[in-house]
Amino acid sequence: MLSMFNMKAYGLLWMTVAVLVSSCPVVVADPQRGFPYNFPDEKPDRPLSAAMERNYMAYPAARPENNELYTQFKYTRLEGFDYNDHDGTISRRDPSKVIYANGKYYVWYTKRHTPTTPQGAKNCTDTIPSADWDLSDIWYATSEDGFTWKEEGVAVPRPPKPNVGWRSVTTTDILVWEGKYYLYYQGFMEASGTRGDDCPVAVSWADSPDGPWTPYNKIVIPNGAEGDWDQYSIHDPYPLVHNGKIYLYYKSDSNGKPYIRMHGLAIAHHPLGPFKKHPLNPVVSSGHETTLFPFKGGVAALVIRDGNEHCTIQYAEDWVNFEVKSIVELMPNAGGPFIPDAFTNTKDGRGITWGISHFTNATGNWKQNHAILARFDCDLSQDVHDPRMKGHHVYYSTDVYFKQGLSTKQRRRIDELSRRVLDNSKSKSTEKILIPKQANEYVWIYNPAGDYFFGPDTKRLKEGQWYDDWVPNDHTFVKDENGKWHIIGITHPLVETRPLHEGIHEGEYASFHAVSTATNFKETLKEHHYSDLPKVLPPKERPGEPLANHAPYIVKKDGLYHMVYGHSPIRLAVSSDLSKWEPKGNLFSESDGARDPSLLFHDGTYYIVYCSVKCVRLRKSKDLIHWSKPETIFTSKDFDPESPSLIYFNKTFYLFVCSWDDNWDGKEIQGAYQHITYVYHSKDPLNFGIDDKKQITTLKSHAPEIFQGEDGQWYISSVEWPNRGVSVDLLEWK
Ligand code: AAL
Repeated sequence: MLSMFNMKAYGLLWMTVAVLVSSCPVVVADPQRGFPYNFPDEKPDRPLSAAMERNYMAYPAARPENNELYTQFKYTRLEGFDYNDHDGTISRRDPSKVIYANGKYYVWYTKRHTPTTPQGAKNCTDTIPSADWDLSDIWYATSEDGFTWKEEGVAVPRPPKPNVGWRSVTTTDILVWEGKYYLYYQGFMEASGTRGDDCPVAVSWADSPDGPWTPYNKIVIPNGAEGDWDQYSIHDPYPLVHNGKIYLYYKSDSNGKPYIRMHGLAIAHHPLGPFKKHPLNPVVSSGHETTLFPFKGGVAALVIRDGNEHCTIQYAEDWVNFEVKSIVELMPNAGGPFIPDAFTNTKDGRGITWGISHFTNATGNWKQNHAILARFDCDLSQDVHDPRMKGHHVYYSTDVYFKQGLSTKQRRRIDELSRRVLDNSKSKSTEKILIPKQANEYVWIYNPAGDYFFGPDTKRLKEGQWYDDWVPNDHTFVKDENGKWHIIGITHPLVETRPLHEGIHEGEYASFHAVSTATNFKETLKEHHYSDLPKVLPPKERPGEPLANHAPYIVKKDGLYHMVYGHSPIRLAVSSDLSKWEPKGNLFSESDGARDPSLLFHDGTYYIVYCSVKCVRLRKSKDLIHWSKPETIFTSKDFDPESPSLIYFNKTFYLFVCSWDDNWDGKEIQGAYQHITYVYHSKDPLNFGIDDKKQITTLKSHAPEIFQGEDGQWYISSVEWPNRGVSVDLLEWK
């Protein structure tokens, strides 16, 4: 380490060089030419990009090696401190600034010596610490060279209860003022972590750095007013002398976890206060522990981890408004620099070249959680120019990177994403996804006839009364024993209330049943071809069930027609002729609702899809009776899914979902039967993604059924739109 005298000579040498360089004239570059290869250290007179403008205007020099407020940091283990084999019972952390007195260096720091490592606020006691700085006192050590230290003993012990700091006194810093010494420190009156890391700042003074220290036993820097950024904690008090006053910088944790760490400034004319907080606080938006030093006429700050401007060195000409002056690496945590002019009220701060800092969780094993002190060296000095401190970057061993490994959860998220990408790419790459396209030539095949209401009475409908207009909704197509096509679906007499939405689903307690005369679907595609048969499964025929009988879907199994219908509980009924139905009771229900069930039989398994809140769910069964646990196969933020259909075609799966997005002017009933049907594609029937991730097209239909005629022609139906009743359109796969 250079002696003080050599440092002066060395500085003088570099000073001469600096003056020579800076007197070079401004480089007038030919704007037509590219930016010069020989890097101009002075701002060239040519149009510059924002980055180049900033490089010349924002930093003290255009290159880091010439930037006096840029440095690399070098670390040295200290000799002289015992940590009980680093078992976590002894911790030393948050060192103060180093001062030189009586021919040696002094440093103060937080020392915890407890029977165990920190156990968290919930498990702490009068002897078991909550945090690494709980149940601590302020100790000090001296050194002749700054590398080998002698621990001298306690400087400020915890005062007796209820004095400020009775639980722990920590994170101290030194001020020398008019020949007296002052130690500011955090005074805990509860275990750190009880509510948060809450504490104000207290102070003790002495006539000698070796003490004895007299506690002021009063709070000198109080927490901020309720609601203020520093309402709960004043941390890392850091006094410097400027303009004949004490400028004390401090940190506070605001905004709750994850905390936002920022720095404030409090100014006083006397070490015991009163301290007035600066109206512009916070004055530094980032950082963690405070480390600052006078530099030229202003003050520089090491802004370490946390915040947008972490890992920067900043400078405030007016000691209040800080600007970023360099971006650096491996900054000292809780750095306490040796600053010869910290308290000299200097107008030309010379800067720093070394100090003491700490490393928390020093062994990397939280079971031995404790901190150690270390020495850092740097070149942030006007009097030193050490090119070896001005390298542009540090080479980290691969361990450093691979130690920052992914958590299991992160790895799962990424694997899920790559599976989806693979899925998509496979499906994209291997097979052309056929997209359903409709002819938009709906044929109105079923126009409901008038009928007597099956009851029971509702607010506006009378059982046994004749009603001309009936409003069908979700329905299903099925062929009977003789091959005739039938349509069975929700219905109820038209109820036009003011507002309309009130009666829109009133009395939907049974299904309409319409039949064709033809046995080939194509032949049934005629206007009003289907004629009504008696309504199916009114409440009388299914005693004990909820009145609602919604969205039936029918498949044939073992010679019997099986109908599933809703809403929750989803129920089953069987029939041999599609007219006489025997209720078979509940299949399953969902607390947040289950509506519009639809079945797909594929590969020996029945899949039932149905809607719930903002999603489509699926269950599987081998026998239509016992159903698996629900799986959410599609979720949507933008609309309420309705009337889902799962289709297996061309070796892949499609999900058709009609939608309700609340956008209805309430002027006429049909408006409530929105007819945008979204179509999604996936190889995996359990994963149709979120929103439009797997969407391939939209079709115009309300409560669509998608099915094939005898000749393989695909059809899509729609109800209430475009006509009251059921209409069918042709569907092609392109
Ligand atoms: C450190 C400092 C303060 C906090 C705690 C101990 O980083 O900010 O001292 O209270 O952590």
